[in-house]
Order: sequence, then C-alpha cells, then structure tokens
Amino acid sequence: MKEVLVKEAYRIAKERYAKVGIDTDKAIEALENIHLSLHCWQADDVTGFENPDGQLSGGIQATGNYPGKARNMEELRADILKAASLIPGTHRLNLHATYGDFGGKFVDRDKIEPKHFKSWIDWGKEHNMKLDFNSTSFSHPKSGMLSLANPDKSIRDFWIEHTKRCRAIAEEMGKAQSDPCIMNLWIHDGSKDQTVNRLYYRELLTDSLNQIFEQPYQNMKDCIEAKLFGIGAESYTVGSYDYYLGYGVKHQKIVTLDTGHFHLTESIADKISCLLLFTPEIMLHVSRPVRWDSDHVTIMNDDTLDLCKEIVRCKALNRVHIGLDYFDASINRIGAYVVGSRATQKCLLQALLEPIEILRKYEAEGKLFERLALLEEDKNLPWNAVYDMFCLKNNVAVGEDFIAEVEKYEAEVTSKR
Ligand code: RNT
Ligand code: ZN
Repeated sequence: MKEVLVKEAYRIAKERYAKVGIDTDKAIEALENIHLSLHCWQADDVTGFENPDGQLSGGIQATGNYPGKARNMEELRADILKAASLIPGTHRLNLHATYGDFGGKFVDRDKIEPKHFKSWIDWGKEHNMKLDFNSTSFSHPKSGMLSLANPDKSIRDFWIEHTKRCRAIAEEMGKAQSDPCIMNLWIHDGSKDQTVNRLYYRELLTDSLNQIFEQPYQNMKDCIEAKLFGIGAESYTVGSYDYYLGYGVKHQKIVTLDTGHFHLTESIADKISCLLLFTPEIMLHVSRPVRWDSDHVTIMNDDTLDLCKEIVRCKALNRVHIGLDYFDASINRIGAYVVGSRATQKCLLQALLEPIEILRKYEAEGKLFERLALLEEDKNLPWNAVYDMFCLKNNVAVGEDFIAEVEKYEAEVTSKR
C-alpha cells in the first residue's frame, strides 16, 4: 500500500472524527494497549504434542483438511510468529496443557509440571509474547463424557490433579513474565441423552472446583468457561452458563464468555455489564458460531462489534481479557489467525472511535431521533483509514497486502510439509 495514500486518508479521517469530538491518535494508542490472547490451537486443529495421532474429543470439532498444518512445536512456533507479524501490536499466546515441551516422551496429564513449559516461557520472553494457559480435559482415554464431574473417584481425582498442576504451571508463567497468566478451565462434561442426575453431577463439579481452587496464587487468574452443548452432549452440560455464573459470583472467579457458547439469538454483549458488576474480570473467547458452536473464523460482524462496543462503553478494557477461540481446518491456518485477529481489532477500534459523549448527551436529553441518527452516521465515519494508519505505524502490511504475505509463507513453508 502506498504510504502517502494511507497518511493522506488518515489526515482526512482525523479531521472528520475531530468534528464529533474524537481524537484518532488517542484511539490508536488505546488499540496498541490491547493485547489479544492468540489461541495456539488454530495452527494445528487442536492436536497438541501429547499424541499427534490422537483424535479430538470432548464435543468439539475442527473440520477440513487444508494442507500444511503444524506437526510439531517448531512448526507451530514458526506459524504463530508468522501470524503475529501480520497482526499489528503486541499480543499474548494462549497455550493448552497438551502443548507442553514433553521432549518426545509421553507425560500423562496428571504428571505435567512447570518444567514442561520452560521452553515456552523462554520463547515467550524472546518474542515479547506473554502466555495464558488452559487445562485440557478432552482428547484423552480418561476424558469420556465426564471428567471433573465423574462419579468414579479415580477418574475425578485424575482430572483434579491435572487441573491443580495446570494452575501451578500458570503461576510459574505469570511469575516469569511479571504479569498474571490467565488460566481458563473448560470441561466438556455432559450427556448425549436425558439425565436424571443434573444436580448430582453439578455437586461433583462444585466439589472438584473447590478442591482445585483451594491453593491461592498471586501470578495467575482463574477463569471458568461455560457452554450450552457439545457434539454428542446435546442434552445436558454440567458447566452451563447458569452454573458458572453462580460459581463465579459466589467465589469471585472470572467467567469466560465464548461467543459460540450460547443460543444464537442471545446477545453476548449484553452480558458484559452484568458480569462487570458481580465478578472480578471477564475473559472472552471470540469466535463465530454459524448455526451452532462451529468455531468459524471471527469476522467483523454485528456480534463482534456489539461486544467490543460494550467493553469500551463500560470503560472496562482493563478488566476484560480478549482471547480468540476458533479453529478452521479448511483454509490456510495462518491466514485464519490473521483474519480473525484483525477483525477483532477493527471492531475494537470502531468502539474506541465511537462519539460516545455526544450519544450519551442525546440520550440524557431524551433526543432519541438524534441518538439513532448519530449511531447510524457513526457507521459511515472513516474508521478504516485509522486502522490502516495503525498497521502502518506498527510496520505491518496495510489492508489486503497481508494476503500476499500469507501466500508467500504457504509457498515457501507450509506447502512443503
Ligand atoms: C470448547 C471451548 C474451549 C475450546 C478450547 C480448545 O467449546 O470453547 O475453549 O475451544 O479450549
Ligand atoms: Zn472457548
């Protein structure tokens, strides 16, 4: 993209936004301070390094067999760095427990230790990427339909032990990066058909969580992720939204909102202000459900825009952690990373550029036509010139130029795998 054009368009946009009281330089600065948590699992379809031939279980599915998926840690790291080089700003990396550096040996989930993540910590430091973490209860012989809510004590204890160890690993990560590691806990527990024991499994999960969270930590934060249903677990999910909302409020834990984990007409944006009032912080898994929790690549649609606007309108950027969670195996995986991350940033930027003071003044004065009119005109303001400037400032390909870069990496690297 011609630099002079980007600069000229930005000059005009800056003036246009000034008319509605918005400083575009400040919006760029604010966007630079938002660090997305990039999900490591987009590069290899949630395979991990524990058992590269293992099947993905737990009611989630990566569909497609586009060539070039990362087959080992070196490839995964290279792909993540490539993707990050096309996403303006500095970002975090969200690791699952199955992505440890196990040195070619099988290390069972109840045996993982901080040492298995030492090379990730070093790598993160080297590349200016702070780490977040996730326990992994799926894709394992003991996963079944129930993990932390399993009536079989030995299985439940196995997963409790795993999750406790994950918290200890997250604590080490947080300490090493002098910034809390956000640890997400999602389990697939549920049942395909009707159960007559809804309360019982939830009691078991509560007991497991209480044991897991017994140990306090300073350098990690706990998140609990709710879900509506999974494939093969359509009739009942132990960790439903009502369940985790209750647990989160009672025990002051962070509730993770995955945008694919609700009824499709439910507004995730509307949940932000509620959680902010009753839970300490919020974790997001930004995704795109198409007809179900399909984990399509995030795009700049109304759902993502509404969500970002709510965060900014609530002045809650310092209390909301923004992670991505989608896995599309049917297109170039690095491209998918970049499209979803840039789309999220574009939504955040539009939120930061909203003439909120004028809108709120209209609302306070009962000028409802004016409020509606400005909301509509806001959609027409040249936010895209501001995003282009943001890319230019961060030395990242502007606009569609990144497509050629992804293609080049495909030709030179991923197509040879
Ligand atoms: C599954 C949840 C969960 C996973 C990752 C891999 O529905 O969204 O967050 O996608 O942990
Ligand atoms: Zn998720």
